[in-house]
Amino acid sequence: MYACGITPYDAAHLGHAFTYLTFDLVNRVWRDAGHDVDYVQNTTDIDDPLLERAEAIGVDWRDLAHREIDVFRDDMAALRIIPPTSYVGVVESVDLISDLAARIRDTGAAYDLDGDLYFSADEAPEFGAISHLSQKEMLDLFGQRGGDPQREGKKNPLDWLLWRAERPGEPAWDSPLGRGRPGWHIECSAIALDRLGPAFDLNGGGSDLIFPHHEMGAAETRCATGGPNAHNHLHVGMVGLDGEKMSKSLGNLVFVSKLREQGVEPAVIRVAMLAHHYRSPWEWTDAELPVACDRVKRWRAAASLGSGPDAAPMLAAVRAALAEDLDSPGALAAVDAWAETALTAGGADTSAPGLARATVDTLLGVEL
Ligand code: 5CA
Ligand code: ZN
Repeated sequence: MYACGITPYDAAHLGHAFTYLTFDLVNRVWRDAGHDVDYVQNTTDIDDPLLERAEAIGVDWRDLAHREIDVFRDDMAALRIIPPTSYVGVVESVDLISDLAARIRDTGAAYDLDGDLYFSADEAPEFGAISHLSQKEMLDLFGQRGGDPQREGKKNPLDWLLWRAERPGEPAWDSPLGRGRPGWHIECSAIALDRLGPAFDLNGGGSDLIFPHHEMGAAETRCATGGPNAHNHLHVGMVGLDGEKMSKSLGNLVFVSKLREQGVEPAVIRVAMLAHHYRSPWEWTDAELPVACDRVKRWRAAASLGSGPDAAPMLAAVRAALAEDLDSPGALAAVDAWAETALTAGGADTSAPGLARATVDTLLGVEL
């Protein structure tokens, strides 16, 4: 599977963490089912927002990226998110990205505009099959999410940049397309194709990436290979704060690293997020942490008893809940029920606390 990774210009917030927690659940469920999971995640270590932030705070863009990548990976490890098989940066992948862009150009689906290379949306036969949006919705979102519908000279306002020719003062690399740097969508198409091949199992990220990122990325791979990039897409609901999507550009953020500095145990943050189904957008509030903290305490109290009620039905219920479209709230409810019985009625099974601990640790990533 492939998950769209961070643009490392600011620390990981709870929205990012929720997205990677969701992919972590998929990873755990697949591993539990006996699969070897090959999981690739990119890092957008060169892009406009990173350059703009680096310029604004007066640091080199590479130093900013390295610093934020370190904070992100440390947060992910603390949250017990199993790392991808490979993290792949854009800077280290410029050659394979420009090769894919050249391959697309050679099919005739892309055209030159003042030295920049654009994918022609009219050349993408299945365009719209992922997002199912109207033309108007596509245009609005394209403008809001890094696209340039207003640029003069394009054949279709939805045409998107594959390769951006060098601009004065901007980083650039040599390529078969001339000196420049990659557009956004092509980085994920190229990295996924290189590491996972065509038609891998699952592609995704947050739901803000459905359009344009995943629609345009799928069109690129289809153009180059004749088939889909992935058989399935998974999109995670947006985590919000104060009525808005939590986003680096809006600045309404709760950082995982800040919560950790304040002494919040990462397991508690994880359980707070697991209480929300991945598909639904939700709002972070101050009530999340105390509820999660109580829950973890009850589970730990139950698991520390010398014996308890048989935990096998709880394991089965957790597996069943996760198999049902990753119903993490249902999985938590199954652990709650076992812990409740253990704490109120007790039980004679001396192996039950061990099995309960293993279940919660392995499938939900929470150490009791
Ligand atoms: N580098 C690109 C993807 S190629 C990017 O979107 N980076 S990001 O740093 O903006 O976001 C990283 C991941 O977190 C993406 O999968 C994005 O969809 C997801 N994400 C961003 N904000 C939220 C949010 N508020 N709630 C849930 N997921 C989010
Ligand atoms: Zn991506």
